[in-house]
This record gives sequence, C-alpha cells and structure tokens, in this order.
Amino acid sequence: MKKGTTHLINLKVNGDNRGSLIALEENSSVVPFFVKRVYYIYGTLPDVVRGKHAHKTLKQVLVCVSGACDIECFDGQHRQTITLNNPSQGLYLEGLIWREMKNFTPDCVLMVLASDHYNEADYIRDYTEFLKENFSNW
Ligand code: T46
Repeated sequence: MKKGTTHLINLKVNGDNRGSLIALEENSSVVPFFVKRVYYIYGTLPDVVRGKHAHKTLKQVLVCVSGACDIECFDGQHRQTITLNNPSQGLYLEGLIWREMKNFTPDCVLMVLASDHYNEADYIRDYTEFLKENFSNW
C-alpha cells in the first residue's frame, strides 16, 4: 500500500472590496485528482474526536471553510498536528495516513474533496492493522 503523504496548500484568494472567493478545480496543481465526492462535517462537539482511521487509496483535500479544527496525522513514523483555521488553506492527504480530527469550534465546517465515492472497504479502522500495513512499507 502507498506510503502516506500530507501537505498544506495555499489556495488562491480572489478578493476585492466585496469580499473573497476561492475556486477549487479538479485535476489541478491544487486538487491533483478528479473529484468524485464532496462532503462536509459540521456541528461537531468540541470534545469529540472524529476520524481514527486511514485510507488505502483515497486522496483528499480538507478545507475548513468556517471555524477551526485540528487534524492529527500519523504516517507510521511521524506525527503532526495541523490546525485548519483559514478557508484559504487546504490539507492534502494521500496514502496511509492515520487521521484524527479534534478541537472543533462550534462554527467549524470542514469541507472535504475526495478522489472516489464512499467505499467502506477503503477504510482501515483498526489501528493495529494500520501499523502492520505501514511496517511493511518501511
Ligand atoms: C475522512 C475524514 C476526514 C457516508 O455515508 N458517506 C460519506 O461520504 C462519508 C464520508 C461518510 N458516510 C457515513 C459513514 C458513517 O456512517 O457517514 C457516517 C460518518 O462517517 P465517518 O465516521 O467515517 O466520519 P469521520 O468524520 O470520522 O471521517 C470522515 C471520512 O469518513 C473520512 O474519509 O478521511 O472524514
């Protein structure tokens, strides 16, 4: 299975005296895949931890379009926590990344662009299985 990668993307803001507009285009340098699904997460209570899984093949770009939340990412070797609190930043996730989303503000709306339809078979929800898959990668 593919080793996990994450990086932050600065999104181009089209701003004028009316406010701001950000456009996301599929198959571009910003969203490097064809978008088959968009979903968004909101109304998450502040003490709730979401995620706790990895994906086998899915590529995603996460954008916090309102409010803030922390995304904890673990590629099997390195752990990092990325705070998404700016709609002009996206977080790219690909390959084997164990992700946990936490510290949602009440106004948080986390929008996700995904490279494939929802498929439960693409999830690794068991942490031991994730570590085993990763171990065979290093
Ligand atoms: C991810 C992180 C960032 C669907 O029916 N369709 C969908 O497209 C999705 C994403 C979920 N669901 C159902 C499956 C569950 O019954 O919605 C319920 C909640 O999903 P889940 O517990 O997987 O949600 P999160 O917030 O833990 O994780 C989600 C994504 O599932 C996941 O791909 O990377 O956001």
